[in-house]
Amino acid sequence: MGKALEGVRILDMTHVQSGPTCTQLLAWFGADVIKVERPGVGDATRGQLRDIPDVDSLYFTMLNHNKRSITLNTKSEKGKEIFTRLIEECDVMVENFAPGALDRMGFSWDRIQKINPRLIYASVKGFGPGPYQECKVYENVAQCTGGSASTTGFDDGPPLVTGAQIGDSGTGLNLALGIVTALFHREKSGRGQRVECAMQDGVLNLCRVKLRDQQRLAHGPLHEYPQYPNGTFGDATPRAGNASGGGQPGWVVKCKGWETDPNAYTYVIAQAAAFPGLAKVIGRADWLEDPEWNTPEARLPKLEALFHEIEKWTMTKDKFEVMEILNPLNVPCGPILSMKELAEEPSLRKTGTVVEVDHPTRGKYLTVGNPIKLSASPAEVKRSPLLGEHTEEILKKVLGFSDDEIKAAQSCGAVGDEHVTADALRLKSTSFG
Ligand code: CAO
Repeated sequence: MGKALEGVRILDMTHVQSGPTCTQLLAWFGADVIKVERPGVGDATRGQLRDIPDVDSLYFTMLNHNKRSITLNTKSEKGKEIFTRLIEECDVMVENFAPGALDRMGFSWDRIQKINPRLIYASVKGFGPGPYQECKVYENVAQCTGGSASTTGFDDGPPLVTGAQIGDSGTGLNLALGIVTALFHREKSGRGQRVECAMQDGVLNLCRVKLRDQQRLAHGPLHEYPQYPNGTFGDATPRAGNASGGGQPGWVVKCKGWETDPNAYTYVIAQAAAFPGLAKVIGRADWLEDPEWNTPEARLPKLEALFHEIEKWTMTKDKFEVMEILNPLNVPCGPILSMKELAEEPSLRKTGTVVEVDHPTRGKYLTVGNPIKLSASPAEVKRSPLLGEHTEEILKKVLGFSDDEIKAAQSCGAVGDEHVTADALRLKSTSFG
C-alpha cells in the first residue's frame, strides 16, 4: 500500500519544535524529508534537556521521526551550491529560522523561484507583517501574544500558559495543511507558492471563542463565566478558570483520592439535556421539581453551588468510576489523565497514538504517533536520524555525486563527516505501526 505523500521530497530546514512537527507529520504521510543541519552542531534540540549524556535528547527524537539527516554548511560557497541542487530536486522547502535568515544566506523567495518554480516554500515565524515581524519567538511568547495566556487561569490569578504546545505544534499543523494545499494547487497551476504561518495567528485561531466573548461583552456580562453574577467584568475577555467556554456549564471537580493524587479530578459538563440523570445520580432528584433549579436559566447564577453539590458526589468515587456511571446517562465528563496514565493506556498503544520506538544510542522510548489516521496510508513511526546519518546517501542518490565529489565537499567543510559515527552506531531501524 503506497503512502499518501510518497514521491514528495521535502527540504527540511526546520529546527526546535514548530517546523519539525510539520515535517514529521509529512514524513509520516510518506514524504521523503531531508533534514539539513549544521555540520558538527545540528538542530539545537539534539542537545537540549538531555536525559542521557551524549545521546540525542527526547526533545529531538520525538520531533524528527521518519526523516533523513544531511549536514551542510549553507553559508559556505560549496554548501550553497549543494543547497541550490537540493532546491532543484525538492518539491517543498520548510524553514522556521529567525526572520530573514534564509535571505541572509542568499536564498530569497525571488531567487528560490528562479531555481525551482515548482517549489513550495513554507515558513513559520512568530509574527506576521507588523510591528513585531522581526522578533524571535518561542512557544510561550506565542501563547502570550496570541490571546491564550490572557484568557487562561483563574480570575484572581496571573495569566497562565498551557502545557499544550499550541504555538509550536499547533502552528506546525497549520503549516502542514498549507503545504499539502499548495501541493494540490500545484497540480493545476504547475507552480509553487509561498506558505507562511505566524505563531501568533495560530494561537489566536485556537482562541476564536475568546474573541467571540470579547464582542459579547459589549452587550452585558458573560453569564457562563464564574464572575457572573457576583464578580465584575472589565473591558476585555476575562480568565474563566475551568468554565467550559461553550454553551453548557462545566467545571473540574475532585474525585476520591484528591488529597494525595494531584490528578484525582474529573471534568463534568452539566448539559441541560442530561441534567435529570445527573441530578438523580448525585442524590438531588429534588432539584427536578424545584423552579430554583429545574431550568438552565435558573441554574446559571448558581453554577458554583451546582458544581459543589456534584463534587460532594464525585468525591465518593474515583475518576474512572465517575466516567463509568455518568457516560451511560449522557453526561459528558472526562477524567484528568496524567502523562503516566496516558503513556500506559493500552488503547492508545493499539491505535498508534502512543508508540514505542527503538533508537541505536538511546534504546527504547515512547513517543506520540500520528494523531491523523488515514485508512489507506497508515503511519509507520521510524526513529529519528543521527546527525548527518544520511549525508553521503543523499549526495549520492538524490544529487548523483561521485565518491570523489563527496570527499571534496567534506574536505572543504561544506558537508560534515559525522557518518563515521553514524555507521559505527547504526542498528537496524526499528519501526512500529
Ligand atoms: N548552515 C549554516 N548556517 C545555518 C544553518 C546551516 N545548515 N542552519 C542554520 N544556520 C544559521 C542561520 O542562517 C542563522 O544565521 P544568521 O543569524 O546569521 O542569519 C543561525 O543559524 C541561527 O538561526 P536562528 O536565528 O533562527 O536561531 P536562534 O537559535 O537564534 O533562534 C528561534 C531560534 C526559534 C527563536 C528563531 O529561529 C525563530 O524565531 N524562529 C521563528 C519562530 C519559530 O519557529 N519559533 C518556534 C521555536 S520552537 O519553540
